[in-house]
Amino acid sequence: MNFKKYLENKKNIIDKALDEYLPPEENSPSIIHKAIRYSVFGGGKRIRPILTLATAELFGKDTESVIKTACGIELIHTFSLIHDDLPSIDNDDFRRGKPSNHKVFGEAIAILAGDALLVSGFDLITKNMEVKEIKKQSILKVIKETSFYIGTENMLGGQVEDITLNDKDITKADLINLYMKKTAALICLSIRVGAILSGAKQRQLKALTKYGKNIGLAFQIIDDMLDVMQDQRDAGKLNYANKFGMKESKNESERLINEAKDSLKIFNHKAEILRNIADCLLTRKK
Ligand code: GRG
Repeated sequence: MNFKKYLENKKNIIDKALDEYLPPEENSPSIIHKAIRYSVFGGGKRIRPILTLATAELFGKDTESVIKTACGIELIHTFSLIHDDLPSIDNDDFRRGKPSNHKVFGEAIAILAGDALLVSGFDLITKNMEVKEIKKQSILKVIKETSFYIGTENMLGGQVEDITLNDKDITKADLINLYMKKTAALICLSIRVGAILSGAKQRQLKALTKYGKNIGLAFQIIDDMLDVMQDQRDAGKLNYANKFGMKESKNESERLINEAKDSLKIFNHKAEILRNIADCLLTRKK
């Protein structure tokens, strides 16, 4: 199977699983289930759950063994996007070219849809317990990891810095640190959970964490470049490409992707899919 087909296939599996796990729109109270489904099926690329599945495959595990956790991470990601767009945070009227959740359902329902997705994300991670060969201890570790990687020292903290730091005074190191928390943490988590559930050894987990942090950082810098190219910059928003230029952003993202791939050496050819994912981030158009 070629790599493009691989990604399509994984995305379809994830979409189908999410549809099965989420309550149907008609379930009462219908408005919240509509709002949840509006954003979960709003055109996301599913990069985080694909990374979880691909990491499990690296250890010879099948999709079934980690799909609930992979989807749980995607729900948490969707929660973060809905809250990120709120008027009190980034105040974005559009997400993925469509009206953002609060523009369609109102602010109160958007907040609650985000809350519901955060809770459902953890619920799905816990349900990974239903897979017989997965050790209960590793599920507990994944719950602990998730709380840490999305908490105040990581994703949430990065978002706080994003809305409080002053663009004028910020250094490159500050911005990298912020991106590490706001974006790279969740991407890194999606890889770590696949490894933990698959029984990775410490040395392997360390290598995958380095890979995750580097592709996560590159992902945000590339996101900033796409915003500049598509002229979607928000004047008040921190943006690496805007601040340090397109050339420097291109060089830095390429350097990070190379470093990410280097850290996979210990897995030899088995990590080919993860290397391909890293490469395709550099050429993504959305
Ligand atoms: C964890 C309690 C708690 C709060 C979260 C709102 C918030 C605090 C964090 C937001 C973080 C955020 C939105 C980071 C941006 C990351 C980013 C580049 C998102 C876009 O990811 P894609 O391109 O999205 O993978 P798609 O559309 O493909 O799903």
